[in-house]
Amino acid sequence: MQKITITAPTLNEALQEVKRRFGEDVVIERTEEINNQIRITVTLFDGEEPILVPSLRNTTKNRIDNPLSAIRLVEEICQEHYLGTDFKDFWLKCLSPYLTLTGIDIAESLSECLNFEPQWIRKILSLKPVVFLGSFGVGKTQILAKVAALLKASDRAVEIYNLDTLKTSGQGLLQAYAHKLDVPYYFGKEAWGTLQESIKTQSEAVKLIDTPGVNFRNSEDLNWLISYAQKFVFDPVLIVPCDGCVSLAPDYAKFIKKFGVRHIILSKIDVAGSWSLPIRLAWTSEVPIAMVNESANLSENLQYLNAEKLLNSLNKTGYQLSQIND
Ligand SMILES: Nc1nc2c(ncn2[C@@H]2O[C@H](COP(=O)(O)OP(=O)(O)OP(=O)(O)O)[C@@H](O)[C@H]2O)c(=O)[nH]1
Ligand SMILES: [Mg+2]
Repeated sequence: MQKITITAPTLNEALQEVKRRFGEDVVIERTEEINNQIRITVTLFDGEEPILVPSLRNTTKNRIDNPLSAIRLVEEICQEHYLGTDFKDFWLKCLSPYLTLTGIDIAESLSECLNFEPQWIRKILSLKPVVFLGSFGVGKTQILAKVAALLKASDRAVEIYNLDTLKTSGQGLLQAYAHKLDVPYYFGKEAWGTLQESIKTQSEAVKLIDTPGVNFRNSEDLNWLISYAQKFVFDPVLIVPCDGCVSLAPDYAKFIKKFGVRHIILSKIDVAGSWSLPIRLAWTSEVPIAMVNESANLSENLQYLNAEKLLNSLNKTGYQLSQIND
């Protein structure tokens, strides 16, 4: 990872220069005004970074050679996972241009139905504290701990703010984990003060905020976030359990809108029978989906999600997709 600064009289000129020199594949770490000039700090990643999201260019592609089989596979997946007729029709419409003689790419058609963000951890900015939101026991704290470990592994400074003061069992896992990772950890009122200071001073550290579980039908408990977000820019991510009930999708969707959720992070993939909640939610809300962990095991490698991987997970009982290396 390499950090480079570019200075120009205006933000637009600075951004143009960044694009000209580095193209689109660059992460803007921060923008500052210094002596009437705009300075942009960018982070460049090499192919093999410590946060290993395997290159998507060299992955194997799922292909199926017969258009009717492809259509049947999509129908079966939609039925098995209760994805709904409206989603199925949409997916089949996206699939039709891919029913070509040279190979049928079902994963590509799925990537037109849902937005994937396999690189989301890399794109976390120190200027925007990441707030982990979600219902009770969905895996917010586990995922935060995992993200902290991954960021540390790639030499980024991390601060953990635990705002879950309601837990009767105490600070538990997160405190212990922060200690183990040697990451600054703040709890409750102290966390608020330190967080504000850290934002104001534009500290380099990535700020990760844990929150108490919230009842989606009564999310007033989180109104502090809305009033706070008027002063500071947050990056709210919503943890959605794959085994969650699809009837909650409208409540989740309302929550996403109310809190300006930027990413859906999947949890409990190992215990999901049907993927209907996360898929319908990601489709209707158009918010990108990502994942970090496949199970409760914190020490497993980073798991990324793209259309191909999701297709493989969905296609548990259907056709054997032939693997062809590109
Ligand atoms: N099977 C499975 N269990 C998980 C996964 N992620 C977390 N868990 C378990 O689910 C339970 C809750 O995880 P937490 O990370 O504490 O969830 P949370 O959303 O922070 O919970 P609250 O703060 O109580 O709302 C723990 O027992 C975890 O071990 C997962 O991906 N798969
Ligand atoms: Mg928690």
